[in-house]
This record gives sequence, C-alpha cells and structure tokens, in this order.
Amino acid sequence: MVNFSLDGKVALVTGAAYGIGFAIAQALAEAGAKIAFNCRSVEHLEAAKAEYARLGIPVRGYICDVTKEDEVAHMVADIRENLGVIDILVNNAGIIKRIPMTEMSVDEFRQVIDIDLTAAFIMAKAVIPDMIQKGHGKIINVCSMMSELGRETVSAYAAAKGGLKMLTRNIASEYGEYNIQCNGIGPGYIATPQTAPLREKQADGSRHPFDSFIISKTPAARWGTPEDLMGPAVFLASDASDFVNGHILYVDGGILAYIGKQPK
Ligand code: NAP
Ligand code: GCO
Repeated sequence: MVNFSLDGKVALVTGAAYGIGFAIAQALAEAGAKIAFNCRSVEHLEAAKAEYARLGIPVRGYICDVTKEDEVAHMVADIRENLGVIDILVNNAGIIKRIPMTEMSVDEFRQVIDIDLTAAFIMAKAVIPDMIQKGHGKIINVCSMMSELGRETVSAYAAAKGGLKMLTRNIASEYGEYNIQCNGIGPGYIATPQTAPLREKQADGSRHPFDSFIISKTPAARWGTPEDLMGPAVFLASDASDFVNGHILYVDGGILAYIGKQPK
C-alpha cells in the first residue's frame, strides 16, 4: 500500500505565513504532520496563526530570520523540545528583486543570495544531524523556473535558485546514505504576493502585459495557485518518495516543456 500519510511526523515550513509556504504547511498538516513555521514580521505571524486556527490546524509559529544562524538554531532547538525532532524541512522562505543587473547594487544581489540560497544551507545544516540520528529525513527546497531559465531583471534570483537546485542535488548526494531525501519543488508562475506586481491591472482595466505573456507561455493557460503545490509537497514529504532523491519536481503547468505559441 502506498503510504502518503505524515501521521506523527514533525514538519518545519519556512516563510509559511502566506503564499506557497502556507499552502504547503496546510497540506502537510492535512496529511497528519505537526507543523512549525516561521517568518520575520510579527504582523504576518499573528495573521497566519489566526488563519491556521480558522482551518483547525495547530501550529507553532516563530519569528526567525532564516539568514541568521543563531535564530535558526534557537528555533530548531525549541521545535525539538516541544514537537520532536524535525522529520520534514521545507525551505520555502524567499524574496525576489526585479532590477536590471547593471543597476543592481552588490548589497541587493547579496541579500537575495542570502535569503534564497545561503539560508537553505543554514537551515539544512541545522536539521541534518538530528535526521541522521533518527535514521531518516526529508528536505524540500522550493526552487523556481529560474532554476532553469533566465529573464530580464532577475539575475540574483536566478543565480540563487540555480544554486538551490545544485545544493539540493548535493545534499542528496552527501546524505542519501543516511536515508535523507532532499528534493526540490519548482513552481511555475504562481499567484501570490511575490508575483502580484506582475499581475496588476493596467489603468485601462486590461491585463498586465507580463500576465498575458505568462498565460501564453503556459500550456495550462493559467497562473498556478498555491494549492497546486499541495500534492507534490505531500508526495516529497512522505514515504511514497523514499527512493526519489536529488530530483526537482517542476509544477509549472507545462512551461518548461513548451517552445511557446507560434506567431499567427
Ligand atoms: P511570498 O508570498 O512573498 O511569501 C514569502 C514568505 O517568506 C513570507 O511568509 C515571508 O514572511 C517569508 N520570508 C521572506 N524572507 C524571509 C526570511 N529572511 N526569513 C524568514 N521568512 C522570510 O512568496 P511566495 O510567492 O509564496 O514564494 C514562496 C517561495 O516560492 C519563495 O522561495 C519563492 O521564491 C518561491 N517561488 C515562488 C513562485 C511564484 O510564482 N510565486 C514561483 C516559484 C518559486 P515575512 O515577510 O514576514 O518574513
Ligand atoms: C519573475 C517571477 C518568477 C517567479 C517564479 C517562477 O519575476 O520572473 O517572480 O521568478 O516568482 O520563481 O518560477
């Protein structure tokens, strides 16, 4: 019998106050896991706790910046003490800066690399020793179309998400023998606050040109929703994926398979 159940598992989803992280945390909870999550703003934390409560999902929420090793160590220790050893880590927290590369400061570039790539290293490093001791573990890194593709203005983000794909493969390579699976989810274009500026209506009420562009690039002919990531996340967190390691599961409505619409 295929086992998708997460009963008795402890999951930490970073940046799960809203957007993709929230949906993934909800899915893991519905599959039986105990949930911990973090974000940086108290306002986001409180709003998220209320939303999880409304859905009947018990959570432990933390104010923790994933780029700060001491804050991460404190959070991981608190989860171990109050919920148990983390079985499932989802590195979801991330930001984007859309700035042409020649106008981007080194500090801005470094901030994106710090949150979108270095933090996944910090988080994984904090949980792997316990996973080795326990004899299993699942790490899911939230990658991107930009793990494979480039476009104008997102140099730092693409560099970080490309790096995250390789960090994923390296964790799988280095810790697979300890029954730790590290895989990526590569969302396509998903309607969340991060992509809201790309979907803003024009003054005349028409669609943003980037919005129309994405619809035409996506065989499914729509933006993804955070809910589209729920099934893939449960699969990669469960025993059903125990021989899947170092894989990036793209959940993109077909974007990466598609050459694009031919001109009329
Ligand atoms: P979002 O709506 O902007 O949510 C980001 C979450 O991360 C928030 O909860 C935010 O809360 C938290 N966060 C940001 N920086 C943090 C930090 N340093 N420490 C802790 N928490 C932090 O983003 P999203 O669209 O749901 O994206 C989630 C992930 O999926 C990101 O890694 C993103 O790059 C990736 N992704 C998104 C799309 C898409 O189309 N939306 C596609 C592919 C991949 P606070 O602000 O309170 O910290
Ligand atoms: C952008 C977008 C993307 C998406 C996503 C694609 O400006 O191109 O924000 O990078 O958020 O990561 O998979």
